[in-house]
Amino acid sequence: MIKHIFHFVKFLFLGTTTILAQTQERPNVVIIYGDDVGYGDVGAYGSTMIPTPNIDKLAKEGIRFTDGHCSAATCTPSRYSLLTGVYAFRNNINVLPPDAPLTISTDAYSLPKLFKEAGYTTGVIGKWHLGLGSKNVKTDWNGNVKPGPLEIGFDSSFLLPSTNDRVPCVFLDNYTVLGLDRKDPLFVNRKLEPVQNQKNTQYPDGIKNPEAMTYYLNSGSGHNNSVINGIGRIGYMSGGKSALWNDETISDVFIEKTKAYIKEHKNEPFFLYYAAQDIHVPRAPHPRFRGSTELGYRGDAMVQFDWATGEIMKALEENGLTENTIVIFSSDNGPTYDDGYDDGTTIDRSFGENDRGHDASGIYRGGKYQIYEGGTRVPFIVRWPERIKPGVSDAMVNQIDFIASFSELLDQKIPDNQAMDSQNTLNAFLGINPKGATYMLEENRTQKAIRKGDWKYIIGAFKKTKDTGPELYNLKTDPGEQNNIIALHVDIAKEMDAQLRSIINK
Ligand code: NG6
Ligand code: CA
Repeated sequence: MIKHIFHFVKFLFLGTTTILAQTQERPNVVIIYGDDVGYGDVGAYGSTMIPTPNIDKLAKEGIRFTDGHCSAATCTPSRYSLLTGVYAFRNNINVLPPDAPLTISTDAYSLPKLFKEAGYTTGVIGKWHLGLGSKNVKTDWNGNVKPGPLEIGFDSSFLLPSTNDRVPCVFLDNYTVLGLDRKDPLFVNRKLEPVQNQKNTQYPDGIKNPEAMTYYLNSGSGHNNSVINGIGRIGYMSGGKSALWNDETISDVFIEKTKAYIKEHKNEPFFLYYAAQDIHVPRAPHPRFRGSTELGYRGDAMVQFDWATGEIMKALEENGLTENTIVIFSSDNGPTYDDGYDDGTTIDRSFGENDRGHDASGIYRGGKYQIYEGGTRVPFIVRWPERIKPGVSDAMVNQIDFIASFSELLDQKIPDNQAMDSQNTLNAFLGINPKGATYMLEENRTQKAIRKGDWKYIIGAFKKTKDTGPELYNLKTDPGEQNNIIALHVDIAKEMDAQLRSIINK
């Protein structure tokens, strides 16, 4: 076995503890990233209607953060910040359409680049949604699809290119579409335009042929373009029939790939970013998970994601890697129920926001898309038996801080002007510092908030709603953000406003 030894020589000056001053093998790092998984969707975080034994076990063996955040309340922005350490608003990053080019500059520093420089092999398996191809040329899905993850620091990639509700509904294996038949070329477009080359496979247009949507009816606008596998999608595609994924086995495919990846790289330090499509719409858990909750597709998709988490842990164990692997479990944004398909989720507003008795954001207000805590406060677990004592931490931690924290752990220098919003909170991730970041930003498309200790200050208006002015909450006394107490604490609001604006204008 090849040994990868390096030196941790780190001292903590503030406390009495010396973290480590010894020779140690570099830990593998695996991020298990859920899609639209809310704070309250996990048993360890209070869910009673969805069994998640594997994630709960992870929580018991690691640190369960109660104030852990993704950077933004939607997918692309959070993933962008996780990988670059830069707030999405700085580069106007929003949820991407199906045929969007790569959003991360190939020159930018990134989390996978950091690991590569530290001698790791790096891989991504799962949902990408950060765009593929260059800005000036339309991406040719029949050739080499690039630039993409391999240009921003990953050594290998196996992707669901956009989201499971967007075209193209195929897997991208490094640069090429898996299983593509050259005689049935694949075209992808946002609108029904001359992408069709007539001789290739044509799919029903859900707008003209709603009867083709047999798996789900769309519950609102936007999910009724190309109908693939009986499900209307966002965007149009033609061709690529032999390469189509089966929605019910996406998770199985990702797990097979992951097992192979772990086995292949067990003798070298690796960084694996595993990004599940669960529990994003259209939720289509494998039939073996159907009925495992009383919450229909959404709950059952969560059970499938829990199963996948267990499979990853099993694979680590089978390869003797559990002790010295850092496993991070989290999500890209808060929960949503009906996000465009009639899949049985219902919101009972008379009883708070919940789906048939299940409150996916727990005690927190709002969810996906929203600036309230439910939008970004997500399950956040870090497990590393070799270094971390299991427990619960109330430290304020954020995925955007992974870059600065791992650069500290692995003694890597972040180039000047890169990862500018990432703060080193390593000691919080290791369970040594109980407070975490001294401040943190939260963002959605049109609003921003700053958190400092128990205080939260929000500016901007939600989408097209009227700007009702800034809001100030004390999360200690009011975790559900029900009472805007800005009038009572003008000075605190003023100070936080100034800090927020200076960060925005940095
Ligand atoms: C929205 C979609 C929603 C979902 C979201 C992205 C409509 C009406 N809504 O535009 O269904 O796809 O984008 O989700 O089309 S995310 O988790 O990838 O950010
Ligand atoms: Ca998401």
